[in-house]
Amino acid sequence: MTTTRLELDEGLIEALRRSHRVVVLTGAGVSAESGVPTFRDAQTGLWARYDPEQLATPEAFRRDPELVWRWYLWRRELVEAAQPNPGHVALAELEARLPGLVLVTQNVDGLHRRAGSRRVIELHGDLTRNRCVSCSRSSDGPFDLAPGVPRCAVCGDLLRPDVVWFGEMLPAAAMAEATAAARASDAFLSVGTSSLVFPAAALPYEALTGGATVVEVNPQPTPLTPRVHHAVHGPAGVALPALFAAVWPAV
Ligand code: BJW
Ligand code: ZN
Repeated sequence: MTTTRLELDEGLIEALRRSHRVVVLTGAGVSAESGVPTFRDAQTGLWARYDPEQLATPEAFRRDPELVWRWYLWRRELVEAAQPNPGHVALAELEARLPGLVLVTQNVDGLHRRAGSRRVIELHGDLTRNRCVSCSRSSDGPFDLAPGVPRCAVCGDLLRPDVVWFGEMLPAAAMAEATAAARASDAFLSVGTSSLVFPAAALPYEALTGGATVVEVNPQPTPLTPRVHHAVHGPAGVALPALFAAVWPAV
């Protein structure tokens, strides 16, 4: 494994230059430089006394839907006020230069699409959408909790955020597409994720099994780090523009 502190290693650049089927998996760290707290840092301010792993569950929603909604509405406000950062922009610009790029995200903040990425596989849903707990009809848009937890216009049951909570299945088609792309990839980049949450955390191992060059971009080590071919220790908003400019310069 090579470790790079933003002087990009020639072996890494060469391996990526030879790659056409490139998969990038992103996590909350890619939005950190936009001011969106990472999932495991999201207990800031008013929410410091709650554990996100206790709020992002169907059990928490059944127990106290209003509490869970308050947490999500607070996060919606943060995300709506945030802007895509140079990491999101570098990925969006790469889409035009690298037709074989597959962008897979665990993020629910929509910042890849707002940066201009058109093909994004979203594994954990979208924080800005609502979905009925019974009939699954989805709806957009803000609401006020003052009259109580919002209800479905069709069947009258509770609306919930349209995200994937612990213990729930990921959208099957999205997961199948991401798994097939990881298996078939020449290069797989794991960016800004703690690599703790499955099944998304299994994707780089699929890529390793398929013979891909696996690269991690993260300021901190993760359980994946010992298995990758190249670890770039730095923030995504600096590392991705530098890496892509070195490997796939704009013509
Ligand atoms: C930077 C940076 C900068 C900072 N630049 N980087 C197999 C083994 C063990 C457990 C399981 C297993 N299979 C299933 C499970 C159970 C569970 C699981 O994985 N639990 C683990 C905690 C062990 N998985 C599930 O329940 C999944 N469902 C499932 O598998 O269904 C089948 C099944 C059910 C029941 C039993 C068995 C099977 C569902 C997982 C859904 C996850 N949903 C969430 C919430 C989404 C909605 C919301 O946001 O509220 O998704 S959890 C949360 O974690 C969120 C994230 O997408 C996800 C990943 O987090 P991420 O993105 O990695 O963020 P962080 O905060 O963890 O890390 C940030 C990283 O950025 C850090 O490394 C920083 O260093 C770095 N960083 N600044 C680059 N500038
Ligand atoms: Zn309904």
